[in-house]
Amino acid sequence: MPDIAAVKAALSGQRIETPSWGYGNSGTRFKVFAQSGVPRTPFEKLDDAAQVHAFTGVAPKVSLHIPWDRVEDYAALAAYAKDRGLELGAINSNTFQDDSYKLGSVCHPDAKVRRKAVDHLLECVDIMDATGSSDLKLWFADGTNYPGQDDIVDRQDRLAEALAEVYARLGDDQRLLLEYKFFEPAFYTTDVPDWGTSYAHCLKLGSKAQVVVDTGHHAPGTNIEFIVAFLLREGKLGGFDFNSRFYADDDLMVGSADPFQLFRIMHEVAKNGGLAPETNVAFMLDQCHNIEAKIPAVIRSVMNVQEATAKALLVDVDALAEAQQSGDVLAANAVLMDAYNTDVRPLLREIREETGLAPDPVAAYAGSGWQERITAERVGGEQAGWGA
Ligand code: PSV
Ligand code: MN
Ligand code: MN
Repeated sequence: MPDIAAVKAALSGQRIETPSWGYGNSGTRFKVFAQSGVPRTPFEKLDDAAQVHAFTGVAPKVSLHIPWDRVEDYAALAAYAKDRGLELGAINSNTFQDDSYKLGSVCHPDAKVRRKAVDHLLECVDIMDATGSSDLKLWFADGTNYPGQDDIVDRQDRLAEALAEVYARLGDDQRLLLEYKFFEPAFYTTDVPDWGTSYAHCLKLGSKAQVVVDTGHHAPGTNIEFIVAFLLREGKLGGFDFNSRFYADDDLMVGSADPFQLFRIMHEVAKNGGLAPETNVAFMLDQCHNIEAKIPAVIRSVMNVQEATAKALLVDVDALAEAQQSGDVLAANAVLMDAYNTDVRPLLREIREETGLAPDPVAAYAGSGWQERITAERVGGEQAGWGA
């Protein structure tokens, strides 16, 4: 049976990174429903992230998105974060919102556009130097809409060349995390459509390049936990962009529609050493909150990851191995289901209380007065949303 003290230690040690864009007004491509009290600056986004950390105790890191979080002085932003008990996490590049990227960014047929895109990526590494961030997260919207539009192999060559230049610029403690997505905004070919393409590029680049698994970026029915297990075995799982997807890239709250899938993913992570800090798997959220209140939604998402992790840690791995070895299919499956069907909320409440936190972070946030305060104070100026 799992050792409860070890389970508790692993849960208290887990860190979940929240995205700056999750605090702003964002949503679907059809409509963003604006909410009051939303941050107007990257500094105010950090104020909100500090609330999430204050009530959960496990979310000290915040991912930034450039240029959405562009500021004059990144060291000052990092200092502001530090004063609130936070750290700046992954720097997310953006090569998808400029007119010049109509035919792609790093894979564009025109070398001048590729130069502009690579320069932006290099600027992101400069920002990492200033913020102390160790991860550069790359997602490319590159692809084509029509057969014959561009040469698939040439585009891979351009991608490899761009990645190599950025990789060479990384410091010793920095890494490049390459995200994949099976479609959208390109609908015929996508230049990094799947984990295999990302893995192949990362393998060529070297040990500082790893794959990011965005849980929303797969075709229906994809066995994401297989991908996770494979990448961990190869030392190539850099981290997650957690969210829940039901149809396409919905960016809904992680664990909301399919908590069992999240459990299966976390089981592979836990079983294969992915929770050990030295494995350096980043547990990031990549979500937006269009119809629900943002800060409580981020808190709920952090809790959903914790619950899936707790269940994964409760898997009796010895009993599982024994059942697997003896070919007892039903017993092996039952071991997993027993863990999944355990109500871990009392355990998590206990851990929070032991560390001086309120047992129910959502209720504690609701009673804190923060939402009323930002609604009253954040008037005037432009609220942050998608876009610079
Ligand atoms: C677009 O699909 C996307 O959601 C990617 O997952 C990135 O990680 C994110 O936007 C931010 O650029
Ligand atoms: Mn993502
Ligand atoms: Mn996405």
